Amino acid sequence: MNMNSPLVVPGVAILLASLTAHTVLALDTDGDGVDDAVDNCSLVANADQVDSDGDGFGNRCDADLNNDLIVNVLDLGIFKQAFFSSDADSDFNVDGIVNVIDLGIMKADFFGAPGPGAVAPTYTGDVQPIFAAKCAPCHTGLGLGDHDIGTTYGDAFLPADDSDCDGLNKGQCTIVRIRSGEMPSGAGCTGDPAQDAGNAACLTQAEQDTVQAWIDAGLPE
Ligand code: HEC
Ligand SMILES: [Ca+2]
Ligand SMILES: [Ca+2]
Ligand SMILES: [Ca+2]
Ligand SMILES: [Ca+2]
Repeated sequence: MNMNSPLVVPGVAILLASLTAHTVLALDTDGDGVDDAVDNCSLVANADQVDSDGDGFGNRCDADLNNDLIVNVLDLGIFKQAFFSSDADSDFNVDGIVNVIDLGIMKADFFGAPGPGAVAPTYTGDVQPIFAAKCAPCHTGLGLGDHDIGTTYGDAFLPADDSDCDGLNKGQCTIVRIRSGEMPSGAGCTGDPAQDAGNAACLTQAEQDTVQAWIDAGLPE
């Protein structure tokens, strides 16, 4: 095929544009499609993100069954009780059965710590740059909606007025208004990153995930 064909070139341009956007905005070290900023096993592929004991470490890197932050004989003892059962916590590869494959995962992590999982995003390091880029100038000085969340951390804790955000503060409200496509206001976003992929004003999936993880972590500064 002629590489200069007009049919080929735009496709390549779009592909390059999306690759560039991903490498700039999101790092996915283990290549499982979940960005490091939110991956609960950031060095092992676990697209399912299952974390059956809810401690923040995905099962795939959490053989620490007694949650004392080291994988050792105590955990092996708990694991043996669960052998050949469908116990969720000892099923490290999440295939529904606790067997030699899970034992192998435990052995590989023996005497190590669970994780590493994602460190929660912070306002200063992760979220403020997104808001500064996508919510300007309305919330970086103009104070529309009674907040400047793109410049003023404290505004995240003001109570939200919008009826979609009853009982939430403005920080928690951001993802609600982003997902509904209402924010950034007037930018023509649907709130679905796949549909909005061609519109640089809208948030990417990685950016939405970062904002959500920040909210989940309690809006750390
Ligand atoms: C072009 C201007 C504009 C942009 C850009 C914009 N907003 Fe807004 N925003 C508004 C206006 C106007 C309101 C108040 C009216 C409303 O709630 O719809 C508002 C309200 C809000 C509220 C509701 C506050 C409350 O008290 O209920 C949140 C949250 C919010 N914006 C978040 C964002 C975020 C996050 C971004 C960037 C991703 C963003 N906005 C981008 C204009 C904008
Ligand atoms: Ca992972
Ligand atoms: Ca876990
Ligand atoms: Ca342990
Ligand atoms: Ca298993």
